[in-house]
Amino acid sequence: MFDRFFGRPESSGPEDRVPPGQALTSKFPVLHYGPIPRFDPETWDFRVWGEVESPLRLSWEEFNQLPRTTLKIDIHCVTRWSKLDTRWEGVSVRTLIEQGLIKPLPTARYVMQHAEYGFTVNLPLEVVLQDNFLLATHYEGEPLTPDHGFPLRGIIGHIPDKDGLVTPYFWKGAKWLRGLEFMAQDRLGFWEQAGYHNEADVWKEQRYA
Ligand SMILES: Nc1nc2c(c(=O)[nH]1)N[C@H]1C(S)=C(S)[C@@H](COP(=O)(O)O)O[C@H]1N2
Ligand SMILES: [Mo]
Repeated sequence: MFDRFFGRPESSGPEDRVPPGQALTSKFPVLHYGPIPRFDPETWDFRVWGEVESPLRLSWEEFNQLPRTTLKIDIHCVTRWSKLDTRWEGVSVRTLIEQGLIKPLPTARYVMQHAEYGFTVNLPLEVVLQDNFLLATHYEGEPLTPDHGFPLRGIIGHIPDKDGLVTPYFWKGAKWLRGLEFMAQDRLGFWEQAGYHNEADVWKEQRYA
C-alpha cells in the first residue's frame, strides 16, 4: 500500500478518514483557554497588518460584504476527537488576495491569527492559502455559536479525496478572530508556546513539540 508512504490514506472510506490516535464523535466539543468574549457589532473590527502593501481594517458590516465560500472538512482535535463532514461558510484568505484586498509583500511567509484576549495561532502562509483554511462565520448553515467562536473564527481540516494539502489539528483555527498578521519570520502562537507542535500535521501525529 503506497498510502503509508504519503502519510495519508488514498481512498476515503470513513475509517481511512480517521488519523492515527483519533476517535470519531458526533458531538461538537468546546475547547479553549479563558472566557467567551462578548460581541459588539459597533466596535468589532477585522484587521490585516504586517508584511502587506497596506494595512486593512474592516467593520463587521464591511466584513459581511466580502465574497463568501463554503467548505466541507473533517476536523481533528489534538485531544483525540474527530468529526467528519463539518460544513462551514465564510471568507477565504486566498480570495481576498486574488481580489486585491490583501496584497502580501514578497517577504510574507507566515500568518498569525490574532483573537480576542490576545490569543494567537501561527501558520505558514501557504497553509492559510490552501482550500482547507477558511475565516468562518457560519457552521451547518447557522451563525457560529458564542462558544464556537462567534462572530468569526479560523478553521482548518481535511478535505476528503483531495491530495496534497497539509492538514493540521483543529487548534490551528482561532475562535473570536480579530485579525491576521502577515510575517516574514515564524513566531509561535499560544498553544505552540505551551508545547504543542508547530506544524501539527494530523497524519504524522505531530501533537507535541
Ligand atoms: N481564541 C481561541 N481559539 C481557539 C482556542 C483558544 O483557546 N482560544 N483553542 C483552540 C483549540 S485547542 C481547539 S481544539 C479548537 C476548538 O474549537 P471548538 O471549541 O469549536 O471545538 O479551538 C481552537 N481555537
Ligand atoms: Mo485543542
